[in-house]
Amino acid sequence: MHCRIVGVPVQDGAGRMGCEMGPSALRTAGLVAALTELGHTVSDLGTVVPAPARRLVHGNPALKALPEVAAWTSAIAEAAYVASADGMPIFLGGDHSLSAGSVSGLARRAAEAGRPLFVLWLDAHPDFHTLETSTSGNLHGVPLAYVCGREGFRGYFPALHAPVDPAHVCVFGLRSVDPAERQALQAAGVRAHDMRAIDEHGVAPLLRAFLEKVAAANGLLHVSLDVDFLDPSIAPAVGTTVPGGATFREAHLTMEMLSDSGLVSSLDLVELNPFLDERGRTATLLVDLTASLMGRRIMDRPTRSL
Ligand code: 6HN
Ligand code: MN
Ligand code: MN
Repeated sequence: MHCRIVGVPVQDGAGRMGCEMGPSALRTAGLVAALTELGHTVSDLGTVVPAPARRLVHGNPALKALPEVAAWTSAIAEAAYVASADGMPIFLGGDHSLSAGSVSGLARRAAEAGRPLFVLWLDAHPDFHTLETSTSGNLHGVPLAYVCGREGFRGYFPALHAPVDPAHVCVFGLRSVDPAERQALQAAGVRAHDMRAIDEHGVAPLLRAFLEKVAAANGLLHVSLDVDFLDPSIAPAVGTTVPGGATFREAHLTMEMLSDSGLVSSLDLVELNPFLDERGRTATLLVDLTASLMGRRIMDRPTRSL
């Protein structure tokens, strides 16, 4: 595989500063070496620079940094479209507003290729607010709604070339869903597996069912990994920790199954806030999870049923 690293130091979408250091921390933790050791070639495309922000006024007074996030979104979407011409783009965030850009650029690419884009959203939160329903005003809470073409972004965020079909989205690891999001997820038909579903069934059957859908549709699969998918005890470096997240093995199994599927075509690593980390352990864990996704395994074969 040819991996194309794209640094996206956006932090305007998060409630606290620090995500701007995420790309540096991931590079420092050895991402490129980990990929190279697995036999992949890597080119680092450098750092996205936001477009100039223009004045935007919105009726929701809670919204923070709307002009800045909108400006980042158009620059990231363009970078994602270019980076996905060949190889596998890996976007180093940056807060999760990054994915408004990465997914919209990838969806444009997929539409041109005539293939459906599927999205696996690994997160404690669904990030399914619109500009109207956000109460915190933090725009890392809206990217999935935007890329799915929900109403209310027109005139603020860039127009979408191709929205993602909500039926092609799987949100995995949920444990903090705002009332407006819960309703909208159900109405849109997004597949949403909360931590309770993972407790009851385990990662494997839930993920396998989704991967079978992607394969049957000859889809491309984008994975968006928010640090807060992981339990805070193993991944403290995120501003929005929620107890009861994916364990070390649940997270690795997710990555290993994705690797075995051969379906993943792009990846976001988002919400890492190195200012909150403990001696780089969260950045190191993200690199190890990426390595599992890209083919590192314990034994030299995929896991089989007994
Ligand atoms: N993230 N639903 C909450 C909000 O502020 O709208 C949390 C959003 C978290 C966003 O984790 O990427
Ligand atoms: Mn998120
Ligand atoms: Mn989250």
